[in-house]
Amino acid sequence: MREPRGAAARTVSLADRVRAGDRGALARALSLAEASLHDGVAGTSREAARACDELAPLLTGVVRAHVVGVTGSPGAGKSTLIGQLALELRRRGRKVGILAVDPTSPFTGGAVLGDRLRMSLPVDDPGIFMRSVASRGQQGGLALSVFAMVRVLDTAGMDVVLVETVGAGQNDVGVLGVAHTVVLVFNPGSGDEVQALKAGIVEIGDVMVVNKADLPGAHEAYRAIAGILHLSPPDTGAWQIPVVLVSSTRREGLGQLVEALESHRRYLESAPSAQQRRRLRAEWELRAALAAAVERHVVAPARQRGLWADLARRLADGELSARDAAGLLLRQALSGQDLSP
Ligand SMILES: Nc1nc2c(ncn2[C@@H]2O[C@H](COP(=O)(O)OP(=O)(O)OP(=O)(O)O)[C@@H](O)[C@H]2O)c(=O)[nH]1
Ligand SMILES: [Mg+2]
Repeated sequence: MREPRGAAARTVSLADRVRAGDRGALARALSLAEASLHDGVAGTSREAARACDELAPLLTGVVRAHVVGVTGSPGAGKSTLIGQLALELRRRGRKVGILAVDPTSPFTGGAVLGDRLRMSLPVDDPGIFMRSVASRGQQGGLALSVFAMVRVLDTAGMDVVLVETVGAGQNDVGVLGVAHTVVLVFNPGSGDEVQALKAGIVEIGDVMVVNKADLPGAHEAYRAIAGILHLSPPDTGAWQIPVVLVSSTRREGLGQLVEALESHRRYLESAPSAQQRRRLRAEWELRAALAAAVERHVVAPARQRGLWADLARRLADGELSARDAAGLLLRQALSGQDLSP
């Protein structure tokens, strides 16, 4: 019997095309990774099932690329820094993938242009692939999407994947779980350092960058941060957090930043805690997958049936506890029956 038309073309899988450096395939895989983990494609339609099958081979395996999370307050210069860092990495022959998690953008399409411009990326360099991820209105699935998109970029052969995220809120902490190395970007003169210390967010940074070194106040901020970090003598064998002074607009300090990142990567590979770290990242990914599954299999069906709104109202009126409501939702989802009272 003759093969149905189109079957031959489909024998080259999406994963193979991504591996071979096909940028169209990479763009499609990233879209699938972004969408399939949310409501849309995760449905039961045949098209959705095929999309998930296509994506599946891209979602397992050990990530080989160095995943660098870049975080910091709004306007600290993260996008500008990432653009310049990407160009510096390109000069050193590395292939770079960029994911910009934009908390405000309602449309991925809109954000792409804005971020591309802010990052001053060349349009014709096959060694750079940049993608915006709109996060507004997404719950649970965002971190999982980012993990999946990182895996896709890794499959495409990127040596480094840079992930930009605004350093506030649960979403970002979840997203940062994907990173091997977290860069915290400070905006000098904004009191960022003090705030970050108070909020304890310095604890998430592996490398500190004081950006806008060309502006007044940068050197003071640098000294303040370095002073605080290096107050106590380091544990032997522990990572010594470097503080790097950078001017993204003048392209100064980028070489030192690349060296700090590579040095952290080497530390991770050699430290006795390397395996533990890998397991921690796996736990983040698992949590992200679980959060997305709860959203999809518990929250979404309950919303559809009006149960969600009903429980929220009863909770607000003091008729039941959140714990009881959650228990009820879970039991219902697991039994597949309508157990609502
Ligand atoms: N003087 C100076 N300005 C900079 C530098 N880096 C970034 N900027 C400026 O700072 C502003 C914010 O830069 P972005 O790169 O958009 O900052 P961001 O942290 O990505 O901002 P959000 O994504 O909106 O949180 C822009 O006007 C940049 O031109 C720098 O090194 N020196
Ligand atoms: Mg930005």
